[in-house]
Amino acid sequence: MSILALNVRKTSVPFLPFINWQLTFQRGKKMASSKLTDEERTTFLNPLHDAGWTLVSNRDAIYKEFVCQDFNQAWGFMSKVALQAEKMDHHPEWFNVYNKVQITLSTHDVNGLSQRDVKLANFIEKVKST
Ligand code: HBI
Repeated sequence: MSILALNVRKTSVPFLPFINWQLTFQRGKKMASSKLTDEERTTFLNPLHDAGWTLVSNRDAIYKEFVCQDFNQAWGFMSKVALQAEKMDHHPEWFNVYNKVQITLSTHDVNGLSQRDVKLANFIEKVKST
């Protein structure tokens, strides 16, 4: 290895933490979300409605009750959803008793439904069917 290569390596090392921080920050940065448009509602909410999600009456949110075999299954289901929710930085409002999990999705930051709710609802459907 040449002296030049060594020098380049040595001098670039102190910058690595900064570059890593920048990459982490960019990757971890939350994408701006906005309320679903009328067109998006038709496209994305209709299939979810067919899957059993309903609009909440007094606010812009969707709701579905999931019934599992027992508490163990319900907790496993919730764990998978929780890990995804953390990844997305988007969290469900939910209530569990024994084998039942009631889930409400809405985006608090925009005070209504956004693509994040559509994405999380579709993930939940996928998890429940496996
Ligand atoms: N979860 N459902 C939901 N809606 C949000 O707007 C939201 C969230 N989890 C974290 C989050 N926003 C953060 O961006 C902060 O607003 C706490």
